Amino acid sequence: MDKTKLLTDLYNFNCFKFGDFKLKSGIQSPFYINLRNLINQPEYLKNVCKFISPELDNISNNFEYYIAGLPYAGLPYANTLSLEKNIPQLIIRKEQKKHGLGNIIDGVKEEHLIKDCIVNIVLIEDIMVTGGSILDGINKLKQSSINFNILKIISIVDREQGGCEKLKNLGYNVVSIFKITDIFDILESNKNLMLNKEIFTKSRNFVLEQQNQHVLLNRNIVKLEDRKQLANNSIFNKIIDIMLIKKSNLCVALDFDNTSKILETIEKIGQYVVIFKLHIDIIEDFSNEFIDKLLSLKKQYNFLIFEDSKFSDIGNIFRQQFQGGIYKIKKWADLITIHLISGSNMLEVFSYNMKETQGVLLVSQMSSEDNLIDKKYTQKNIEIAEKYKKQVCGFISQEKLYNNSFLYFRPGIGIENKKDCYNQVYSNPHEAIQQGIDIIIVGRSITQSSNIVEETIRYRSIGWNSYLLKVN
Ligand code: 5BU
Repeated sequence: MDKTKLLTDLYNFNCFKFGDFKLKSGIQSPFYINLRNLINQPEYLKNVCKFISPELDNISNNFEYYIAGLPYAGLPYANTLSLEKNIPQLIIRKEQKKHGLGNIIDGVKEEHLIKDCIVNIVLIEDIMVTGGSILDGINKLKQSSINFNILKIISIVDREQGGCEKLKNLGYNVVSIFKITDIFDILESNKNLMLNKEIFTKSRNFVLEQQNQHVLLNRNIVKLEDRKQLANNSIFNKIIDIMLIKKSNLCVALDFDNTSKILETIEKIGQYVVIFKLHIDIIEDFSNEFIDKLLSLKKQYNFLIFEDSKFSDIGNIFRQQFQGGIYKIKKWADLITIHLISGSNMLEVFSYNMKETQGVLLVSQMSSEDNLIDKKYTQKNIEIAEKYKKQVCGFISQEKLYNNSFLYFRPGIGIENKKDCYNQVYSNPHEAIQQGIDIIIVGRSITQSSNIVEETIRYRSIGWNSYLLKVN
């Protein structure tokens, strides 16, 4: 079977449509690919699999591996190939089962579930757009107890909108069977189809536009020293200065309930850390002397203090929480967090009450598994940040959300990539930095380790090396 014949069959079967289509991301596209209907045409499905097959044949025999289709569209291909080639299949569920064994991954053999056994996996995706579904699938694997290794990611059609590059940049081995521009070439040159040239020009332009956008958003990687020119406030530059001096992008969350533990830990690791994050209201022996000592350590070790209260009330209450009560946060915190759920009123209040050297981080995405923040809310945060850019120096987010004039802080960081018992999801520091994060916030992975100093040095070096890798 040759490519032209297969693609022509698929075209005649309405798998490639031209017009005006809304994509999952919300953008309008002049073409749409629908391979889902192939499940009622087993012959076509098998023919597509014939093109995937060599990508499995070239995997070394030394690897025993599973094949997994991303749900749902990737499943029929994984299924067909599993049966044809006798490769075991596993299923990455869209949602964790709420009953029975509560699995999120089905099909792994008992003998592969033991500790230290590596489960090799080839992932199959039908259409690659941003790579988001693949990353979702990989996150599900991370949530399981399986010790896995992704051997290869196969996408049947690559829309060439940055998904493959993104995954390659994260270190995955990605191949695509058909690239969208090759499909356009083949269909356009097929005289029998008598397709209008204009639809191809429009579609190719769309692909180019999307590629440019992707480059702008993800590849617009600027060195920290150059980002200083983009600063809207002094705290932005102060953070970058400390990062560059200490060669560190590490913020440590000191979630202890007693002040001596906090001060002791700062003494031990202060030299490696850019920012120490506190939850002042979990401390049981708070005193003004504690703040004095904290500020003196700040001078000695050159770090910033971040109070993570996540203020979320009306402006009037925020004003009192920020400067009053027993904590008098305004006196000592360089950074605070705000949830914009009540609108921008707190930023307005902050702008009148802040010191010149203070800044806000907006909580625009969260690390807990079932948090309620959606894309629209995050987008609104970006708009408000732009309006209050003198006050907002960055975002608490899971990825780079916007441009280089803000800093992106990600909590939920752990080399082991697991979950805690309250649905906190961890991600690897290297992965976070590659996704555009500037500062990794590490809590218990450091503070509960048996050797806090060694662990701090480890996170600092992974974080900083990943940054260097990204910019060089
Ligand atoms: P951990 O021990 O690394 O899980 O601590 C993470 C810290 O980051 C903790 O202080 C949280 O309050 C904070 N955090 C978070 O974990 N997830 C979020 O989405 C936000 C903050 Br916002």
